[in-house]
Formats: sequence, C-alpha cells, structure tokens
Amino acid sequence: MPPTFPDSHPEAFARDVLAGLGTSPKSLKPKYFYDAAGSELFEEITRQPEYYLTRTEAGLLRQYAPVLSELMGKGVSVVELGSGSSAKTAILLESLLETSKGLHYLPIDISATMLRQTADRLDARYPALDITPIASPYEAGLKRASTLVAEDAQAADRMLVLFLGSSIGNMEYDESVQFLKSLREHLEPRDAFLIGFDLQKDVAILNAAYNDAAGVTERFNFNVLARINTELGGEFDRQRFVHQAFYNEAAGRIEMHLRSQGRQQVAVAACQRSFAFSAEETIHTESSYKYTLASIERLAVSAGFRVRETFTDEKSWFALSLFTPV
Ligand code: AVI
Repeated sequence: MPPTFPDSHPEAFARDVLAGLGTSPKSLKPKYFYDAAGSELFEEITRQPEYYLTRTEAGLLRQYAPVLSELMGKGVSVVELGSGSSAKTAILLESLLETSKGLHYLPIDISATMLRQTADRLDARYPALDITPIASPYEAGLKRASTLVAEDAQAADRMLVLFLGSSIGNMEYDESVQFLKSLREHLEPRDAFLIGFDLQKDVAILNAAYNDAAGVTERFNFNVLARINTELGGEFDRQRFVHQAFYNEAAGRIEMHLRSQGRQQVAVAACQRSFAFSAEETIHTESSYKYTLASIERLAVSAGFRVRETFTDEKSWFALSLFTPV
C-alpha cells in the first residue's frame, strides 16, 4: 500500500503544477497520482502478474513473522506509517497476537476515511487487537504514537514501526535520509523500524513491473493528467502523450514519464498559462529507487540507525530490513 495523501488543496496543486511544468526538465510530484481513482489503480497494479513487489513482501512477512515476533518480544506495540488497508500488516499482527494476549496497533495515515474502514475491519477480525488509528502526517503521527505507547502503563514498552511497500523508494536518497532522521527523533533505543525495500535485479523484470501487459500502470500514470484536467481546468489530450517507464541503471531507479507526441501547447486554467511541449519532451512523474544491501546499510547509518536484520526472498528481489536506533 502506498502512502495516502489528503485531497490536496487546488491552490497547492496548481502551484506544484506551475513549478513542475514551468521548468525544464518537466516533472510532477508522484503524490498527485493518489486521488480515489489513483489509489484504486495502485491496488490493481499490486495484483498484476508483473508487479512482484507486493506479493514478494507479503511472502517475506509470512515467512519471517515468527522470527520478528521472537526478536521483538512480548511487550511490543505496532505502529504503521501509511497503513492504507493494512492488508499485509495483518500477517504480522496475527503472528504477534499468537504470542501475546493482546496487542496495540497504531496505524498512521493521512486519510481518515481509509483509517476508519481499516480499523473497523481489523476490529471485527481480531478482537484481541487494540487499535488506535492516527489520522496525521507521518512524523507528527509517530510523535503522538510514541507518547501514547509511553503513557500506557500496562501495555507494551517498545514500538515496532512499519514502513512497508517500498514506499521509501519513491523518495530521493537525501530525502529518505532526512525522513528517517526526523522519525529517529521519536524512537528509543529499544524500538525498531521495519522497512520494505525493492532490490536491484534483472532490468527486464524491473521494466516489466512498470509496463504491465494489462496497461494498469499506464492508466495510473495518466491519472495525474486526468486530475489536472478535472481539478485545475487543464486541457491535456491523453491521445497526445504516451506512458514511458524504464530502469535508469546509472541512477538505480525506475523512471516513469509521460512523453509528448509532437509539439503542443497545453493550457491549465488554474495556472493561468499554457505549457509548451517539444516533440518527445517528457514529464517525469515518478522515480522508484531500487536498493542493494549496501545502499540499505548506508541509508541506515546516515540516518542514525543500525541494520539489525535484513530478510530477503530466495531470488533476492525484495528486502525487509529491521533497523534499530543507534
Ligand atoms: C508506491 N510505490 C512503492 C510504487 C512503486 O513501485 O514505486 C508506486 C508505483 N508506481 C508505479 N507502479 C507502482
């Protein structure tokens, strides 16, 4: 599940579109994929045969949940950043519930609606689970979660913070260091952080995952133009752009673009201007960084953590790393 974002203010959206399309190279922030339609398309992507990430991470959680439960011990509360539907998390929660009588789960998501639905579903399924949904941006949410866990005298004394789905891959490296550093401030040495990383692999497999045969990723990519048209009075003609996704080996990332078919001008009313596209010019809509065990280690150290364990599948396609604060 990707991070979910609030319906953005049209002014902020227009400002970001102006900044992203008014410069060269053109780009748009990937968070603008995720309105209700975009989140549904992302869910559909995770079910595509080529998109191995979600399945592989779920398999790792299934395989290593008992080890994680053992490592964390009984007195643990689970905090999740960008919990979304918590589908994969349930695997881990079930395992933790087997070894303790109760468990406190604090999902943090910006979407209050999604949180409520998830909490209701989990509540019905796991009566022994005590759920405290926190509708908030991640850092403020983690701060709140750590206060709640510390105040709850009879509950757990440590947190296991989850950041699954390789969502960290959609951040630039420096951004991810800053992000982890800011979260680190709300953790105690006894806490731990479990992060999902997509790993570097055969280029053909990576390219296929972002160019699924059913065209779902293509529709997901175009959703940002649909949003500009409906929310900002844009005049993008979908037929005049093509979806492009490829692995940039030098940068270690998948890049998604929308490539202009020929020269064109596109007006966006809320930006009070048109944007000129030359033939083949692209809008860079997303980067998805692919890690190595060495770059995971580097990230952990740069952000004030140490890698306690890294679990990988047999093909070494995906990693779940357990970081502990130094
Ligand atoms: C949410 N995130 C980890 C996905 C990824 O693989 O980078 C978003 C995505 N973009 C295209 N397909 C999936």
